[in-house]
Amino acid sequence: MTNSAKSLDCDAIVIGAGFAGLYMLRKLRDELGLTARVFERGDNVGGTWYWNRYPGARCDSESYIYCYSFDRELLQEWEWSGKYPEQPEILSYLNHVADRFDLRRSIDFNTSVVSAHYDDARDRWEVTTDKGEVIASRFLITGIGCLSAGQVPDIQGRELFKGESYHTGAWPHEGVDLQGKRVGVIGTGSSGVQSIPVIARDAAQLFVFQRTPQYTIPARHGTVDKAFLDNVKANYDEIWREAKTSAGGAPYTPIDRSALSVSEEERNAVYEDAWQQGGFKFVLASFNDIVIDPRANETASEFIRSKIREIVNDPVTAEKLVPKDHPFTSKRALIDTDYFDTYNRDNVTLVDIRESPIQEITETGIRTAAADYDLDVIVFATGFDAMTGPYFKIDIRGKDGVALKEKWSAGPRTYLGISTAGFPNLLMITGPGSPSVLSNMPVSIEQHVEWIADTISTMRAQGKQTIEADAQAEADWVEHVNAMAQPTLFMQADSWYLGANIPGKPRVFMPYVGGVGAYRIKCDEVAAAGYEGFVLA
Ligand code: N01
Repeated sequence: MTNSAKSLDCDAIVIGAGFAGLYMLRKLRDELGLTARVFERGDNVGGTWYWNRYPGARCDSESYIYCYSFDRELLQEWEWSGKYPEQPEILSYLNHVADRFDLRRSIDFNTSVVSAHYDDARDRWEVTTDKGEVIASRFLITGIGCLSAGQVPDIQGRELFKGESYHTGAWPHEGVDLQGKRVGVIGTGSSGVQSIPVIARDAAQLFVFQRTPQYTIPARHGTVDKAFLDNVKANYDEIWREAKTSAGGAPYTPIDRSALSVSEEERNAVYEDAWQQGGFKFVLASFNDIVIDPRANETASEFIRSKIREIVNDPVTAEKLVPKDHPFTSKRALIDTDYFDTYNRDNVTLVDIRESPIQEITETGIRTAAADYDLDVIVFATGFDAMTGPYFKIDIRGKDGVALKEKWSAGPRTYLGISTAGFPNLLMITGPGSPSVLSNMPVSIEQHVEWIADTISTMRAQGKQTIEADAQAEADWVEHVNAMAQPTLFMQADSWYLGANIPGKPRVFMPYVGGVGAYRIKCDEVAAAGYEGFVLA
């Protein structure tokens, strides 16, 4: 393929310069020797961590595993400062990676891909950017993220508001001065739960407009112990082996004990200990069935409800904060720093918009069915058009001009979350139908990047030009992804996993619940069997 580069504009186009795009570029350009170009709409690298700069933004995977594993020296030289990495630190890390591997020279910044059309006659993707450039490429690889299409709800009167308004996923780079201001935050998902305690410290008054109360576990964030990190660095090989073969992409050994096998007293003591330790280990280190068995789950849900009632002083506010309509972990599990405590502050008011829905946004603030709230700033912590939204922002058309948006109109259809029939050589990094958002993302990203690079290398060795999912293999995979999700607690909540946050979006569970370890084995088996379920031509 490199030899034929003269007749092509490039061998591969990668969209996005976040965790996925950067590593993909490194593989394609530096290891496979292909001509590769990356298009990135931001003016720098970072993807999610470039855009999500809201107050308190931080990852809830622990630092030492929220990074690449592909380069031993990189692992040894980078020093994380905290238990959970904060947005500026992750962004510095990705900048460091871009510099260290000299990646920037192959990236076009401030450039969005507006369309990508497959040219059947030439077996090329014709990619058009917002700069008007048209480039032909054999491969089109998406590193566009699962949560990069922000959604601001279409609330009547939104455009009338005279104050400032921001979405958490498009936070101004220069920051926002909230000192002394009256701020309204709509939304209490990960972004809301992280930003609310920080905004409360600056704002004169904070009104939180809550639709669904959340279960959240204390993160117990702090500086990271140097001795701990030294130990990690000495044992990284084993840590990554565990992470890559686990369910969630983290090297935690799940405890083998049912919540229903112990007395209530013992159970609560286990939960209390896990609560004090904090983080997602609350789930993994307590019992093995709280994410599977509804009765076991109810014990954990009830423990968290009791904590909310204990922490929040005002019983009426506490009751509004207690989730009752969905089980713990059926929506994305959250960890927080001082979230429930924040409602004990005099300057913070919880507005229950299930009880009194938002009717409109006015020139001066938010009007609910019960009251008017005068605001200087509205923060939309209202989430994303997840997983399919980033794809639909680009006019992607496969064979015979079929639009991806049309093909996926009843929900995403992929084989392994990597490929979709009718779109040859379109390869998706952490696409719908792969574990992606149910895992520690860098682990899933690396697995896809390496699988894609190996696939391209094999194609080159075999003289193959195109790879495409077989329609039957795709249908079987879609059915498998759905069948795996059906019995889980995930089906019991209105979540973005199901597209429930976007009016009119088909209700389909989009990520793969089978776990990263089992999924990796499946991908490797497919490759070893001569790319079973794919058509290589
Ligand atoms: O978005 P969300 P997010 N009127 O969709 C509410 C990742 N992430 O940005 O629950 C009123 O979770 C909505 O209410 P409801 C992570 O994977 C990770 O917080 O739909 N309210 C909900 O409360 C996460 O899951 C990290 O009833 C409306 C909130 O807005 C994902 O990104 C940090 C509304 C949206 O919550 C998304 O998180 C941040 C409306 N019309 C994000 N529409 C970390 O790693 C929506 N809401 C820590």
